[in-house]
Amino acid sequence: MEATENDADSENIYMNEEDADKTSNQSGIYDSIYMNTTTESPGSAGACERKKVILSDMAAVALGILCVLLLAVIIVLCIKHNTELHQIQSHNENMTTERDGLQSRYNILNMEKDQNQLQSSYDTLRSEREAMQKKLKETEFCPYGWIRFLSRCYLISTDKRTWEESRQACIRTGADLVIINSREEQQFVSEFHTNIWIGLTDRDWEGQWKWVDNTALLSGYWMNNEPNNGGHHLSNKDCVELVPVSIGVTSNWNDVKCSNVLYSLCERFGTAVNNR
Ligand SMILES: [Ca+2]
Ligand SMILES: [Ca+2]
Ligand SMILES: [Ca+2]
Repeated sequence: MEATENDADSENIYMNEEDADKTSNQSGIYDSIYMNTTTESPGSAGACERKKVILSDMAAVALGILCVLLLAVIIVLCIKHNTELHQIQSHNENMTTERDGLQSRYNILNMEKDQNQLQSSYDTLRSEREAMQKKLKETEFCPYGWIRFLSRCYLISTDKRTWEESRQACIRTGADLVIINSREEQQFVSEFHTNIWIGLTDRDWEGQWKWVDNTALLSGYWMNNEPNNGGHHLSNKDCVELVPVSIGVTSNWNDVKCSNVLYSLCERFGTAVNNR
């Protein structure tokens, strides 16, 4: 019994020792915890260090986020800038094209304007020239003894000559045998009431009537059945006389021999100088 009690006591002691060990170990843990709790208490150096690390990490994260945001903003701005730049370039190209079109149109309008001005100037100059020519003709003079008609001067010969002699006499005065250019002139020439040579001949080529200035006859005032070159007695009648017939002044030309002798009518321009 005593042994059993001793064993029980031993066991209790042992158990107390184990408990004491456990208590001792727990006490060590608690001490450690206490130590830890006492070492990480606010205001301690470790806690400050850890707070600094945490704050540093947070700052790094915030800075990283800020950098990412900044980069995103930069990218967005770059894209927007490029888009706007492209739009500006496109707009600029459109403006350039439009400007070139307007410049071209402006040049065409200027050319048309210049052309219209030139045409207007030309018309004005032509009108002035015609007015001056008319005024000049009005102030032209015929030599003494000559007759003025429609700005031309005429002289009836005082002698009868052959056609060629008559022509040479006219040329010596600065004139030539009369060339009938109009009905008015035909009317005027017909008023001399005598047969006269006019400056028309076909002596170079039979049937081809030419004036003394070498122009071809377009229409004439021939008598009936004239010109006949001599009719049944073909005799090279190559020069033209104007016959003052009463049947009318529109049919009084006749071809006769150039060797006939007749009066003649010379015609010349007026002069700006009065030779009277
Ligand atoms: Ca004439
Ligand atoms: Ca003839
Ligand atoms: Ca005849």
